[in-house]
Amino acid sequence: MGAVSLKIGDGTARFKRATMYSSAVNFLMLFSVITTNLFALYAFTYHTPTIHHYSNNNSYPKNISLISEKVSLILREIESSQKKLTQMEKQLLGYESIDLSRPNIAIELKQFLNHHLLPLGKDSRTGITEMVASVGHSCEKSVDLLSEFMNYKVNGLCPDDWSLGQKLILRGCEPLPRRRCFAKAIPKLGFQSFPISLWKNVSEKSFSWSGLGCKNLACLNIKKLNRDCAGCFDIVKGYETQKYVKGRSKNDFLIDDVLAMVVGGGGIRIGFDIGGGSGTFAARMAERNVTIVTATLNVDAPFNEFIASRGLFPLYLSLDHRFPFQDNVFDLVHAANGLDVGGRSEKLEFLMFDIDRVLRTGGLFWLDNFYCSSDDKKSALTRLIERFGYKKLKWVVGEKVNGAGKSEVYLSAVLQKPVRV
Ligand SMILES: *[C@@H]1O[C@H](CO)[C@@H](O)[C@H](O)[C@H]1NC(C)=O
Ligand SMILES: *[C@@H]1O[C@H](CO)[C@@H](O)[C@H](O)[C@H]1NC(C)=O
Ligand SMILES: *[C@@H]1O[C@H](CO)[C@@H](O)[C@H](O)[C@H]1NC(C)=O
Ligand SMILES: CC(=O)N[C@H]1CO[C@H](CO)[C@@H](O)[C@@H]1O
Repeated sequence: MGAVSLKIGDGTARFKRATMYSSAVNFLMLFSVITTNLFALYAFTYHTPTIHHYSNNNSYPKNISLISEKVSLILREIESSQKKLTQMEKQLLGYESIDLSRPNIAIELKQFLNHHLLPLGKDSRTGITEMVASVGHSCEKSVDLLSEFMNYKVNGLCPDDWSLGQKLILRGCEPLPRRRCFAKAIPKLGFQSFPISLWKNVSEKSFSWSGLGCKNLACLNIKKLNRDCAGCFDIVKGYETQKYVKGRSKNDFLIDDVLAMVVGGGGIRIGFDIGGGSGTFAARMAERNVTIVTATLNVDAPFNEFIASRGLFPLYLSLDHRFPFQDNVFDLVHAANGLDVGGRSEKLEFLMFDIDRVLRTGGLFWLDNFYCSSDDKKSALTRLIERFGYKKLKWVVGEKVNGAGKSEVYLSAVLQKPVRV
């Protein structure tokens, strides 16, 4: 459940920052509009009487040049403030390209980002003449961390710093630059063949624990890592072994019931799980010959390595990143509280449109036990979903009592993507 829930921690901070930036930008916009209007007001209230004044004594036609001179002065002033505004906006949003002339920029970062001319000149098919390496525009905001990340010995061992990379990703610095060093190798002990591997413990030494609070699975299992992973690393005896095959509440749909909802058209063969915890959804689907890619970061736990150790496909990607899949490819998208991307409604909209994009017509979007912290949140999500025109194959709003004895509202739904023309 990394990708998503990790958002609950650091992601919230990022969201707050983003909100702050956007209010600053809004304020600047407002400021610009007000100044422009004030200038206009000034031009009319101050200069209009002047015109009348001069028109009273016949020098008005000559003095019009004076007025137009003042007007053009004002226009120049407006233009230059608008330029300044654009500049400030760029800086706030971090769109300015990374300034490689700054002191303390790692040499490797320059090497990576410098444009390289194509060896054979212009490519006739694409028309490009140089290769441009990509790095997230928001990296500019964390350029010191980025430089630290790019500070290593070329051809040597990388520092054991995957968590530094993830910290950058959580700050919106995605994609990260490539590096020319060897990542720390971790011997994989106790791996089993597939499909036995789906439900077998492997040695804890197979995971990287650097930068994590917990140093073993037992520690992870007593921690509520996020809403979709409480004890989710216990795949031998824990609740994980019942998930999707035995429901605890009417909000828990069973995989076989959902798979039976699509008949014909090949049924459900491939799918995408957003923030899929330790990979149990993908494991249950694998048992039914459905291939699932599980998107997750490693927030507070080695989710990616754990999923991979089960013989499943982890995708190390934050939810702020456009999904690296072509349109209309998946038969199913499964998401739980990973969808909880913070307060700004546009953020969830962008995500929902991306989910819709990768889902094929007739494919299913399974919203699994999404926690609605307020009635507003529930209605906002409901309205958003309804705008997409999905067919509601299942729609359950249920209540659960949490550990503190308070009742919480959850939404589970299976929705079918409609034919759009
Ligand atoms: C027109 O009026 C202005 C303001 O009173 C004065 O300064 C200016 O000399 C006048 N021009 C003529 C041609 O009378
Ligand atoms: C598997 O790992 C869990 C910790 O996640 C541990 O509690 C359990 O005893 C292990 N089971 C086996 C069979 O090794
Ligand atoms: C999955 O595929 C294998 C091999 O094709 C087959 O033997 C098995 O019955 C399939 N399982 C299910 C649940 O369809
Ligand atoms: C040609 C003419 O009359 N120009 C006058 C315009 O008004 C200024 C004062 O604002 C005078 O100085 C100019 O002589």
